Amino acid sequence: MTAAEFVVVANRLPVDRVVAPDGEESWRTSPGGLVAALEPVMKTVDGAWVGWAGQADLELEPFEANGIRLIPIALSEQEVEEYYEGFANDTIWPLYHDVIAPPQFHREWWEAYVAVNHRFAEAAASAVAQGGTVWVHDYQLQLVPEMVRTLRPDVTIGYFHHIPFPAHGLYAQLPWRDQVLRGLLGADVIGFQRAQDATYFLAAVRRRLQHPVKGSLVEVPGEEGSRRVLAKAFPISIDTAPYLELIQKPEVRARAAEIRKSLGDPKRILLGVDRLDYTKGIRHRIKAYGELLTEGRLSVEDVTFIQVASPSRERVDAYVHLRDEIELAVSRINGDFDTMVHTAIRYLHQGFPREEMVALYLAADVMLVTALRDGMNLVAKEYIATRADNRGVLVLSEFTGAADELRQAIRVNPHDIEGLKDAIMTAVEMEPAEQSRRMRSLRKRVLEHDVKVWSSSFLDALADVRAQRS
Ligand code: GDG
Repeated sequence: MTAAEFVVVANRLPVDRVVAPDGEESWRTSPGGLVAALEPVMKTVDGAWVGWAGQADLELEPFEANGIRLIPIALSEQEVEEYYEGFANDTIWPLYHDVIAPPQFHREWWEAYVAVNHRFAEAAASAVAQGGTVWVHDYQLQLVPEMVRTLRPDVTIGYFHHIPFPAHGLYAQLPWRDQVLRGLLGADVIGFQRAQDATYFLAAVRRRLQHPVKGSLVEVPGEEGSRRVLAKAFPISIDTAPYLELIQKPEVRARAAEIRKSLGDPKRILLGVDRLDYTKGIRHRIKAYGELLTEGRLSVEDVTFIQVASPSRERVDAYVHLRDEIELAVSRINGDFDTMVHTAIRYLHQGFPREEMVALYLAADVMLVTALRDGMNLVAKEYIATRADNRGVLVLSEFTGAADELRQAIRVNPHDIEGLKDAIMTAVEMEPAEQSRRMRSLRKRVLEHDVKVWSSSFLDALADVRAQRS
């Protein structure tokens, strides 16, 4: 196989394995924004993507799917448990999301994380062309930048961190805090969602490693003089095109109307769409809504709340408990308030095709994004993209990256249940003129700053580094 100029390294390959009823296997491109953002780049230069196919013990040769060259990384069942479900999703994820759930620290998990990061780094180092570029993604692979640099000092390396980076007081808990910082500093450019994440990272570098930091630049000492690393915010966004297309389709619009009708034609539909995750503030949202019904400020005749909670990380204990808690809360509220015609909460623990998600966005008068901590939150941006008539209200937690950009949303602190209740009431009662004033400005922001703007600004920063070097 020829070497690739541009190599993406992410935990998952951008394809899902589909097995037809006759047993025939094929690969379908997953609909994520990252693939959409990088597809044009991957097609213009000679690109490759290193990642796991999502199934344990699957050894696959490199292959091509929809014009992208894919390099699969095999993970054993034990590595899935220790590296992925363990260290990535039960150590780093809770620690970096402000310890909403207690992070578990296990030395075997760390060892698996190091070993698997090595495997990804080696695959990337052997795939990339002389003087090429490697772009590493996210918290599962924080050690890969330094590992690739050791193997291939000739390449330019970028890293993008999709989740928050914690304040130093929390980060300092990590037993392997210095190793992780060194791993990340192997990159030339380190991208974060918010300015605050970059600030926290730079503070950790200064305090733990004592490297000089000037503005967004870190001087990393090395044997052949020091190297400069840029760490700053590159807020991610969505590929707006498929949303703008779907909202024009008569069948999607008809489906939105059908959803409203099937709920007994409520005056207002409230919507939440999240992976079932403790960072998303689903419990807080349900609690606030339940109290509004109890106090008679809302009634099920007028309002229905649809909560899509797509199944996620179902083998991690914290997620099993969370599901139980949410389902208990939902059934209590429905038991107390449902009528034969109206339901208080239509709870869906299911994943849906994008067409159905867009129909839900179109049907929703109020979108509730109440995350306790979230790197960005793309759902907020997707909702905005679908509101071409400038109607609808976004209630948005200040603890999301999106809150830095979406200033015309109704801002909430989800821990403040009274404040959240008032925000829901403001959204439910908002006059059309006010909705439209806010939504117009929100749409301008999202449509002008889409995922292509994000990827090109990151890649431009990497290209600058490369130009300075040659
Ligand atoms: C991480 C960071 C950051 C959800 N359920 C269904 C479905 N989804 C789609 C949404 C959205 C995506 O999944 C979720 O993205 P978010 O940004 O909201 O949240 P995370 O999954 O936690 O993503 C986050 C992001 O990375 C990108 O950097 O913004 O902060 O945590 O696109 O629409 N899509 C379909 N069916 C579902 O049931 N089709």
